[in-house]
Amino acid sequence: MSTHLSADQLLHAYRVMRTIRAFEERLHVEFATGEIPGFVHLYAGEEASAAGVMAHLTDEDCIASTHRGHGHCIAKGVDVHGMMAEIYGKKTGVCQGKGGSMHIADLEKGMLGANGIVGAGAPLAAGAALAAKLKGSRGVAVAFFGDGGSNEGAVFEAMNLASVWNLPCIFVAENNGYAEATASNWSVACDHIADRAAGFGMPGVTVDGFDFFAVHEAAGAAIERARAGEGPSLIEVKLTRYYGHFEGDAQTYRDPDEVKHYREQRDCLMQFRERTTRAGLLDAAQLDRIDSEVEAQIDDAVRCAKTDPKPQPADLLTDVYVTYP
Ligand SMILES: Cc1ncc(C[n+]2csc(CCOP(=O)(O)OP(=O)(O)O)c2C)c(N)n1
Ligand SMILES: [Mg+2]
Repeated sequence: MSTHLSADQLLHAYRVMRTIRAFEERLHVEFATGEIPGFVHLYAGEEASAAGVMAHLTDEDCIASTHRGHGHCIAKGVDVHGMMAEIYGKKTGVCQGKGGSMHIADLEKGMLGANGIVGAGAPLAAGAALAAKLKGSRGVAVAFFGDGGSNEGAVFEAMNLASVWNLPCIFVAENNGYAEATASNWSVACDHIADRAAGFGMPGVTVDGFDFFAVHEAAGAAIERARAGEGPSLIEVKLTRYYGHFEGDAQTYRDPDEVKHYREQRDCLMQFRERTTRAGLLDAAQLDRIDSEVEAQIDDAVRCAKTDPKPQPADLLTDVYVTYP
């Protein structure tokens, strides 16, 4: 366990994971009421990946996310009220209600965007990494994609260019075992997605995505390497999603006991709490306090999102095109 983390850093990591969990579990309930427009893909179960990677990044570093992007946004520091409003399609949303769940972006936080196109974040991250390298900023870029995304040509091309140009880019394959209804042990032609790194001349490692500390350590090594000018890396994070592919997915392709097992035996929040309190690094009371603060924050975000104004017809053509001076 990375015991070099301070109590404040540990509490922050727990708050990030708890916020993602509470945000997603509440969306699961609210989506069922029919009030939320569009598609919603929940990240619950995968929290340790976002928290473990983002713990090493600042607002100067960029990430490119996926269709399952809420957790990445929260861990990158995007405002939770603004995200909730965005998902409800409200004017107060981080993209003024024009993006919705799958297009949340916040460039000031280095969040280049969730993305409805599988694998499309990887070239964006490579581009951001190239910009950081040319500016000499020591910034890095992280591309998140799934096991399904790992089969996309755009990901291979981005990995190849990142190596050829020695870019400060980290590729994070979140292997949750499925791409929609297709199991990754059928669709991915190798045992470990991390093994694909060798084909692009970069290091690759597989980590337990239920273990915040394992992700944190692997991400720390890859990000340090990138900042030192030593080029890109691939991290495969093995985890599971607690809900369907999208809200409304009947999940007939999956044994219901599968999720029960992960929730009861492997859950990242449960493990984090057990390990940090057993080692005397944190008190249970501190974690309980975070739980209730987060619940109140999410309640308030939903309450505001429901009553906030919608964009008006006059807003239709604003923030759509970029104008250059
Ligand atoms: C290029 C492209 N192909 C197919 C789709 C349809 N699609 C949306 S999500 C998804 C599955 C992605 O699976 P994975 O990358 O493992 O991510 P996960 O949903 O498991 O987080 C597919 C096939 C798409 N959006 N874009
Ligand atoms: Mg997947």
